[in-house]
Amino acid sequence: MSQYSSVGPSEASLPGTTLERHALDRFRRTQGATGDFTGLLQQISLAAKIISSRVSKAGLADILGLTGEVNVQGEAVQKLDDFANRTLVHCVEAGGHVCVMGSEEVEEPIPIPPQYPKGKYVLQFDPLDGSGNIDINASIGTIFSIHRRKTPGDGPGTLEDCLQPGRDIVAAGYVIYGSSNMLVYSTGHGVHGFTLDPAIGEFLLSHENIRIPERGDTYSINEGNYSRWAPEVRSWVDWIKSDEGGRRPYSMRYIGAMVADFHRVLLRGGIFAYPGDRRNTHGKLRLLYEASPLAFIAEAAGGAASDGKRRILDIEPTALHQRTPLFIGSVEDVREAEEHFRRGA
Ligand code: AHM
Ligand code: MG
Repeated sequence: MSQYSSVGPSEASLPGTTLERHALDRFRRTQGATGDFTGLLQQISLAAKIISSRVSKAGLADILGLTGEVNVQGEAVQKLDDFANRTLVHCVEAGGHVCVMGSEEVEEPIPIPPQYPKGKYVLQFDPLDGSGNIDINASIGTIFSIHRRKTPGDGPGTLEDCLQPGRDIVAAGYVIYGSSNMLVYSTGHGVHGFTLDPAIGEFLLSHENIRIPERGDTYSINEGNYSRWAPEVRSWVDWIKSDEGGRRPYSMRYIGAMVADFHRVLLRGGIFAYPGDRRNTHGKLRLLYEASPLAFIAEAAGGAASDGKRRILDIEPTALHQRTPLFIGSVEDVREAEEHFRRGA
């Protein structure tokens, strides 16, 4: 008779470590954990699988194009954004783990319907980031963050629960719908990546404990905005692509979907930036739905994230759809940018 022995949690590189098992292993090691977080993560991952299936069929399913509506940012809403938003809400609202949600696609906090229990967490997300890439079949993604509720009791959550700084995030992650589909998440202790195996419909651990290299050799920015930038931003970009100091010029990489650009920076190092400019003094990216969650991931992987002067995770949000300039990636590259801005042009 053959002897059976469990592989145990330390053998995570073996095939078959699903996202669920990974989260459960950690949950069992956390004192006082109730399973709410694991449950919520499962619901998010279900939504991600549904969205990823729809994204991969987008061209066939005739769901590309505009719904005709305009979102709170004044941009045309594409059908997939709308679908992703509704899928996340639908998968999470009945689970009893969250008291309120926030979405880049929705102006106000999203309440949990009265018939469902209200939980101790707050989920905020950008359901489909980089949606301009949908029509050209380039990578897009979902970004999410989870906070503990601030308001006492077990009633409906409020705006106050949503307006929390990134340093209080309990977990954050993103899903990238690209050449393969990956979910990357962190609870602050390590950043872990799971690749969706379409044959079995599970996210399997593929990138354990991701660390951002301390310095990279690429910069990622929409340089088309050059003429609108402040002089110190222009001179920083001039400098990063110069030969000055014996460093070879950094290469430029920009796909226009932050999830995809950030994912490359996370794995390879370098810096992604979306500064403020003359038209948009706070840049384009939303603090709660884009900057804070990815800043949390970046720091958990040994990187950094700044608005040019201060740590993104320390910014106290005052509005749901507030924007922030963002410089994120390898710690040395981000510190160098900050140092450059301190000195001025
Ligand atoms: P979205 O959430 O509406 O898709 O917009 C955010 C996206 C980011 O993913 C990306 O980094 C940025 O917009 C690109 O903006 P630009 O086209 O100005 O370079
Ligand atoms: Mg976005």
